[in-house]
Amino acid sequence: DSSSAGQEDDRERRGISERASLDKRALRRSFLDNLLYVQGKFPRLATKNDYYLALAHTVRDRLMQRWISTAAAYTTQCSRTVCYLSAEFLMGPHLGNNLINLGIYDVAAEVVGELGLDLEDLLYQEEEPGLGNGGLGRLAACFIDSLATLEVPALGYGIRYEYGIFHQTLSDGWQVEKTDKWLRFGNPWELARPEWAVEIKFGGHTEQYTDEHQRLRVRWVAARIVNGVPYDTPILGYHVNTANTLRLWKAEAPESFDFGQFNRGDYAGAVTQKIVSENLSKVLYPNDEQEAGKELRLQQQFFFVSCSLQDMLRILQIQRIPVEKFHEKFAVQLNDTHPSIGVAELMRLLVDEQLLAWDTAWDITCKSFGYTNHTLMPEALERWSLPLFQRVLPRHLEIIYEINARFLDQVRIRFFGDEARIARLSLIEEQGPRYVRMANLACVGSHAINGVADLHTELLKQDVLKDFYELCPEKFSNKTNGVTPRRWIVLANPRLTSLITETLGDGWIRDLDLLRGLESHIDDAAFVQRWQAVKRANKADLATHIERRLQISIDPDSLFDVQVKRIHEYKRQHLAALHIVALYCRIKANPNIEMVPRTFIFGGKAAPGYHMAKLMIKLITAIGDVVNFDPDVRGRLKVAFLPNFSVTNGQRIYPAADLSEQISTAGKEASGTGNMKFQMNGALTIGTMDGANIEIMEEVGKENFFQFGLLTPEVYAWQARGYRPQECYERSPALREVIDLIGSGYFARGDSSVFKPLIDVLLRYDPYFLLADFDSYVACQDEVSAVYKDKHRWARMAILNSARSGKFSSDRTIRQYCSEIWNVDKVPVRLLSQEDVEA
Ligand code: GPV
Repeated sequence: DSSSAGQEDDRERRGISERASLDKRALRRSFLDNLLYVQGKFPRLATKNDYYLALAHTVRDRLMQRWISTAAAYTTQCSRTVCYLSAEFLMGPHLGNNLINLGIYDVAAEVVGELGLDLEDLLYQEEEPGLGNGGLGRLAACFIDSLATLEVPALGYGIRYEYGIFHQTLSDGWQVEKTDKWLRFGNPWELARPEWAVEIKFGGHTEQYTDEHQRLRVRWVAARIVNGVPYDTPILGYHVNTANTLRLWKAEAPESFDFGQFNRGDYAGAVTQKIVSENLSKVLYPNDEQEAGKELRLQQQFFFVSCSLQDMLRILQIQRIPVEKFHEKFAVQLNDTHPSIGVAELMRLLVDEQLLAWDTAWDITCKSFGYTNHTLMPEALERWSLPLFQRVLPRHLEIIYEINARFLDQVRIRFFGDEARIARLSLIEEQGPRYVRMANLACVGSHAINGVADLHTELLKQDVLKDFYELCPEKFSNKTNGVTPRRWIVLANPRLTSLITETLGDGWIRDLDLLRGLESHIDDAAFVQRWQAVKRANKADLATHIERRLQISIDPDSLFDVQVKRIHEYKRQHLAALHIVALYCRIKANPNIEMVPRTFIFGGKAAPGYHMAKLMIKLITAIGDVVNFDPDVRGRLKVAFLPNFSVTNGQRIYPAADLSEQISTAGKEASGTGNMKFQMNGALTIGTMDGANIEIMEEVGKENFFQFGLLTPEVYAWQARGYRPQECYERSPALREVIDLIGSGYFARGDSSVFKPLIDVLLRYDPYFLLADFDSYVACQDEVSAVYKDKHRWARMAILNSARSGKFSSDRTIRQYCSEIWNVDKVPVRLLSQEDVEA
């Protein structure tokens, strides 16, 4: 047929001459071979997981040729390389994505189908590597997908956590955390590279000495050493030969380290030391945008950053590039401040170990680093108490003092006598207990600083990083986030993918702006009908899934109103909850009231120590327990909290949404990226003028977006005036009824104490302006329902949302980083033949 012929042309054009290995019979042969030789099973004994692993190895074998060809191209050409440093990479399952990017998804489905298996079933066997909390970690994953697809040399550097983000279950409607043993059945996607292990020092003290040229130098005498072992995962681009590397570090106790010297024959003590070492990469901290201030967290950050920088120095050495050209070889991006200790560590490596002069080293450092800020929330700005920092990284504290002294000398000349400004810019917070300010370190040590949406970057310049902006305005730029259409449309929504490709061809998958072509089909009744059928089928699938998981019946023709993201007060899941209660109150007052049936779908994890967020989950589940079973409701409202929101679950949810809830307090959400995934999949957004919502509305037009709520300057004005939420409560009868009903204990079997902490905060402080935005939100939701009644109008709006989502491809974002921050070009990879490789 025409689409497989199109794929064939594509392969020709790209010169991928691997017809034999893409051949169905070869795929079947190697699948069965892997079942035998890797899993040690034959079909009658094989479990589903054996089949998954056999298929994973079959795909992995096909990645190897590309991976090696890519490494060879980069090494021989000494290519300029992006190093993306991130404490989190929320990759999601690899198998489906690799099948898509290799272009063998359909043939793989046929092969396993002929053996009586279901490909989707096998895909769900994969335990996703949940090595991130939410948006920040998922952004890193989208970025490395786009880098590979755009054929840009790149390494993702991070931590190979043994336990990723916890698994969320619900018990009596409360969140319960279970550990995430994602490596339990092995990980076919990684390759350990123990030959490239590095040593990482911790603690101890520093000493001065004079070198052979009579120069005063500093030596760091560590108290302990930990080995960092790299585990590499290939990251294949879409329909290209480029396979970049995600390099994650595992902490191990060094064999060579002489415990005896420390422990004098204390064997048990030595084993304890080993456990302490391996704790470093044991677990991901589950706090999203919340500072924990834990010593182990600083150790984790330093651990992976030092491993990565040492790895870059090793690569320089292999390619015989002098260390003075570090910044010409590498563009190193800091994904928030989590890796910002890298500024001090690169200085240490260059000055103490490579013996460069301070000024040379500082020049290299500043030219190497770029810093992306991801939040305006004050509690998420990382600071480390001085005693803790000194204990873990004594040499880095000295280096930070030296950086600070030189930096503040320059500031004093520019802003003569402005001591308050100097105190604000200082890398050290001096009022009260002293802290190292990591955002300040990142700003001083980087040549580029960026926010993640237009509004966010403006607020950084005006507010959070104002002093740095006034000092160096030229460092600042915006890079609005994006998401990869390969995972979030092609893999997640095969029905929509077929419809779009049959309509436009498949060019949109690498150039999402081509989706604009859908606009000309908006008056084509047959196309609109097919569009509606796709959405309806996706909703039916999700309905079945929810019914199985939660034992509640779901009407696929109801409006699917979805909010999935981390649970946080600023994201205001409880505002959505207040709206549901308002609708419930209308029904109770008038059971025959006409109402558009809605299914409210929530998902998201709360940080285990964030009690208010956990109470928000309980509020939603408690409302569901009443509303879902009240006969007066007659099925018009359903509330489903889907446990354990993850990349895997996201892939089922976004394609089935009608309405995307993006309702953060204006000025609080840096960008948001879920908003983009919904838009691409044809959901309409109800949203505040926050983060990237503003740019989404600009793209789709006001008339295709449901906007409500205070604007950022209005929020600031209300704050300045002294906001009294009680007044909103008194002014709005609907709000009063909702708050009183929850406060009465109606949703807690009459126990008014359960939700008291939540209601008290709303009535007394309401730091996120729920009560101020309530009426506007409810009115906007009424408008949503009115529009939804006109199914044809809704479909047209949904099509326009998809058609105008091209800006939010992470390919666009990455092109901007490449040209405006990293100054890096693509390096196409020629596939080496078997003979080339073996020669
Ligand atoms: I800082 N973000 C996150 O997920 N975790 C964090 O620790 C921090 C920021 C998020 C922001 O909240 C989102 O608005 C943004 O879209 C995302 O980072 C990616 O930039």
